[in-house]
Amino acid sequence: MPTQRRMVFFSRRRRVLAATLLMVVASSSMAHGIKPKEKQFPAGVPETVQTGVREVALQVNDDGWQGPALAFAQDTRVVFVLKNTGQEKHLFVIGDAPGQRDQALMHRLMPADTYDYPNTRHLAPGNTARVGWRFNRRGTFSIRCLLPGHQANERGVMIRVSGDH
Ligand SMILES: [Cu+2]
Repeated sequence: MPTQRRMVFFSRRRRVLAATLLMVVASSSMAHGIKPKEKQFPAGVPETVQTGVREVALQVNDDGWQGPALAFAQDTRVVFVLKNTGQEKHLFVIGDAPGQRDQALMHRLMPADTYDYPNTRHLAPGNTARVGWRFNRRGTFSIRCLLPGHQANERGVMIRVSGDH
């Protein structure tokens, strides 16, 4: 097998493994009704303290997440105030590129799954949600809708986190 093909094969297997691990974590925490402790995600950590924190309003419609790119200094805390103004269901996912690929694959494998992870929110038409977040890592991230059929067709919002603000 040529090296390149083998690498593609292994990276697919790794993604399936990652999706399986995410499912196991999700189902075990739901089964025990426990709140997960603060956990590092690629784009930062979910933030439960939402008072006195900058609010960032974001709307999703049937073309995807709307608005210009966002920039934050490292360790900025925000609350994303989300609203679905479209006619269809949409999904909020915040992550880096590999994390978004894993999450996208999971939704393709389980199109009926509506479980919300700490970095995701399902939004029915007209619905709103608040997601607290702390950007404790520098890098380039994005907010995207990763529902099956929406992944390639909808725009996302890019986020840059740097230390020089
Ligand atoms: Cu969508």
